[in-house]
Amino acid sequence: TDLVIATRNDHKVAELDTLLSGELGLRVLGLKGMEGIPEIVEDRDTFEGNAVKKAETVAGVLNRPVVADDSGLAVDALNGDPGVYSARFAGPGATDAQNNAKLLQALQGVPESRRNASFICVIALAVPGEETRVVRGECTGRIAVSPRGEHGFGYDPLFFLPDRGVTMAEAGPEVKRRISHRARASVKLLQLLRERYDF
Ligand code: ITT
Repeated sequence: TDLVIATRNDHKVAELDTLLSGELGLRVLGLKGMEGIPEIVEDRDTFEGNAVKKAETVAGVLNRPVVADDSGLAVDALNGDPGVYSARFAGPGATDAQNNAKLLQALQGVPESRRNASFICVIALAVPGEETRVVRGECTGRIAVSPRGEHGFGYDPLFFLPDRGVTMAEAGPEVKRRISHRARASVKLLQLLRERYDF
C-alpha cells in the first residue's frame, strides 16, 4: 500500500519518496489529484501545530494513516522569521523566487557573521484512533548574498553550507538526502513507524 503525505508540494513528495519508500517498501503519495480533500488553512504559530493539523485533517477524511511535513527557514538575524510563514514570506501565493528576493532584501547589509539560519522540518504522523506523533529535524547554514545552484527548491539556492562551501542547491540531491532537515526528521519517523506500526 501507499503512505499518504498531506502535501501539495511536489518537491516534498519527491524528497520524502526518496527518503522513505526504499526503507519501508512502499510508495509515497501526495494529495495532488486526490478527491474530497478540503483546503487546509495553516493558521498555527508553530511547525508542530501546522503539521499536526494537516496530518489529522487528512487522516480523518481518508480514515487511514497520514504523514504531514511542515517546514521552513528560521533566520537568526530575523528572530526566527520567516519560520511558519516561509511559504508566503513575500505574500500569499508567492513563488520561490519572490520569497528568495524578499529574504535577500530583509538581510541587506547584514554581514556574513550574522546570517546564520536553520532549515526546520516537522513531520506529524496521524493514525486514526491513536495519539498523533511528531518528529523534528534541523539543518544549520548561512544565508548567502546571492542565489547559487539549480537543484532542490524553495530557499535551497540561498542556503549556504559553510562546511562544504556550496549552497544546498549546488550540493544536489545526494548530499541533501543525507544532511537536510527533512532527512533528519525522516530518520526519526522511520524509527517511529518501525517501533509502533506494521510498516
Ligand atoms: P504543503 O503545506 O502542501 O506541504 P508548502 O510548500 O506550503 O506545502 P510549507 O507550508 O511547509 O509547505 O512551507 C514550506 C516552505 O519552506 C516551502 O515553501 C519552502 O519555501 C521552504 N522549504 C521547506 N523545505 C525546504 C527545503 O528542503 N529546501 C528549501 N526550502 C524549503
